[in-house]
Amino acid sequence: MKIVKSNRKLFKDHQITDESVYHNKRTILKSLGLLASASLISQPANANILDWFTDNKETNDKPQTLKTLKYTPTNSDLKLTPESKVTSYNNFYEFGTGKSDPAEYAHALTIDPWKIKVNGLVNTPFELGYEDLFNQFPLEERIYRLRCVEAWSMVVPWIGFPLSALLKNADIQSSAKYVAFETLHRPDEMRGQSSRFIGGNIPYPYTEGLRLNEAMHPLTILAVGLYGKSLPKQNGAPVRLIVPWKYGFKSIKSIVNIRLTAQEPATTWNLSAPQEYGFYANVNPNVDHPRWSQASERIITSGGLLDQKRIKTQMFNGYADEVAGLYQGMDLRKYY
Ligand SMILES: Nc1nc2c(c(=O)[nH]1)N[C@H]1C(S)=C(S)[C@@H](COP(=O)(O)O)O[C@H]1N2
Ligand SMILES: [Mo]
Repeated sequence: MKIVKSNRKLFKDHQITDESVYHNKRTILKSLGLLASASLISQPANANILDWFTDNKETNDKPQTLKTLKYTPTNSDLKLTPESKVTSYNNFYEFGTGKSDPAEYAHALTIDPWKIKVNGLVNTPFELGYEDLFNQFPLEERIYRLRCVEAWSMVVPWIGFPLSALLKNADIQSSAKYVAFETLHRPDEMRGQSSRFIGGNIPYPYTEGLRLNEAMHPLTILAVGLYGKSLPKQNGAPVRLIVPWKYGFKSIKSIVNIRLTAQEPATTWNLSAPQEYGFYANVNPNVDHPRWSQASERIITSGGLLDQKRIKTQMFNGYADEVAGLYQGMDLRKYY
């Protein structure tokens, strides 16, 4: 990774509220072709497209206490997405399919106590509790692009530790070839898990997977925080995966189980719509989603409509130098 002087202090979330823009935004959206935009699910369930351009109403009625984390900062030339956007424009179907649903409903989730198990094809299975997540591994800041398969993106200063550091503690058996991840299943706290209308009719618990060499790659982290504090619940507290060269749906939230397997594990979006979402899900501007182009993305920045920009999507989300070697000789159209 290139290390350059940090500019993160320069960017403040200046929230523009221009009434005339607000009232005319439907017309403007139409002219930008944004009203028929991408969504993971094909039902027209996301009525919140206009929320993209409004600044955040504080929706989380019981504000959570976030702990300040001790971590090694990094420098990056990427312009950060304002914290207020990172924590209010989310995908977390366990709390609803709308972008503002996670911030509104995730307060119901109990994150402490927490238990995350590491098991499967390992010689030393183990469990971590809530506090272990913050003090068993040196925490680092990683400023990464996050590219959703729906063709929007952010830049987030995550805090976490390499997944490889955790997996090494388990003493992986040589027959292990994949890592399977599972999100908490707790329908009484996660409203989308008890109603298929709220939860987008995808199978729960949410599961994801990586090939072992992807899981061990130094860019792959378990995140326990962002913007200097522990993760807000809507972002996947207390611990979630971050795989920056893959579409966002691979970066599974609120993990309770990590299992080493010999076979490629089943993954939620692949089970839901196999022709649209593959196991690999590497960001690739040359392979379109069946319902929309992946050649460009809407980068979520501060402010309102006039700040919304489209940029070209980069191969492996800009991490090709680091990860292209993992896929040498593979047909990335077939293994999408
Ligand atoms: N358990 C779970 N993890 C999930 C999701 C989800 O619905 N449930 N959504 C995914 C998608 S589609 C994206 S783009 C990212 C969004 O992460 P963020 O809300 O922190 O930006 O989380 C991913 N992890
Ligand atoms: Mo996503």
